[in-house]
Amino acid sequence: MQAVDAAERFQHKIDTEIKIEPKDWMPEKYRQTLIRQISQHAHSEIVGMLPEANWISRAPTLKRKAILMAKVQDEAGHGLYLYSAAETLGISRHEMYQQLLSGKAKYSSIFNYPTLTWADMGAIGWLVDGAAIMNQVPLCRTSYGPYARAMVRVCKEESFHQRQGFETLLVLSQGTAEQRAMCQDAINRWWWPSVMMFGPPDDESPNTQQSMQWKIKRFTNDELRQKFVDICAEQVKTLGMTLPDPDLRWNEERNHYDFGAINWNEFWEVLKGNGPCNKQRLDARNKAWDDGAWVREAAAAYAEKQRSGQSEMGSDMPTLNEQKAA
Ligand code: BYC
Repeated sequence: MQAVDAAERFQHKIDTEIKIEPKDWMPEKYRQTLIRQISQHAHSEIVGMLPEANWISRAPTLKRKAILMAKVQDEAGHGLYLYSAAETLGISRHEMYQQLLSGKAKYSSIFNYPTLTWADMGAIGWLVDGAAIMNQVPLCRTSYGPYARAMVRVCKEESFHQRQGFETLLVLSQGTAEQRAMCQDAINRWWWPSVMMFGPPDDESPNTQQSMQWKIKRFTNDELRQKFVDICAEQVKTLGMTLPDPDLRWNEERNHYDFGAINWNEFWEVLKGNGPCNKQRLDARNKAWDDGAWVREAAAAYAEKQRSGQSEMGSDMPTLNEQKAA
């Protein structure tokens, strides 16, 4: 009886747009869905640093280098807010991170593609961050309070990322024939993987219906994908470039762009670990974890010293600070 009351109160909060907070009662499946989505999102930010970090040392100017470094640092920050938001649901960051390192947890398919030229930094900013914003702005209104609040800052930063990407491509699009070709080539390679980022079509998305009822998701995968295509189909004209889709055309009746068939086979293969860079990405994250072992050990030893120093406060033993001062 009590559980029914709690479930009704929970659903009432959802229906009346009251945020669910960490100590509130929630269905176990709601908690698990959020842990899955938020941790996957955090992992995506952390893995997403790799393809861009690849270009920090080769950015064409000091200004471009500084901007790219700031962007990659932002992604690390996003990962940290998101791991913290997921921790409020009762899972530790360590456990989530081990799920990433072991290959058990998913992260966004998009980061399993290589970054071959400088123009890829522009295409990632415009298309990948553009798709991310489309998906993440509605998450600022998601029903779980800590996730929604984390997303506000994430979206502000993603917005800057998207603009810097577009501007990078705009400069290339006004450059030499070689630069224009590089720009078009990057758009060609990043377009379809970006369209796939929104997830499987609605009729093959096992989680969408329940997540919409719980207002974790505010739009379906296909709704967001369509909005993204509509916007990009217009923006690409400013670049004087094209999207690699011969079936892309405005549909008066639907008031939307029609677009060609998506290669879902490629998407599922990437999710299974068979994308061009899956192995490289996980190897890089595992190496960083192993190489960072001494930092974790040093931090733990320092924390232990502090703890034992404090526990001896009031005894005749000097505290850690007193020892340092001596
Ligand atoms: N890649 O039932 P569905 C970023 C999985 S990074 C991999 O529709 P859901 C950024 C899905 O997890 C972008 N897996 O699921 C960072 C599910 O598998 P499980 C990351 C995908 O959760 C740095 C299965 O397919 N953004 O922003 O209702 C630089 C069935 O899917 C993908 C987020 O994570 C994919 N693309 O909807 C720049 C946003 N798509 O777990 C940018 C938050 C689907 O059942 N997440 N799958 O085994 C979401 O909004 C939702 O989780 C999704 C999927 C729309 C992605």
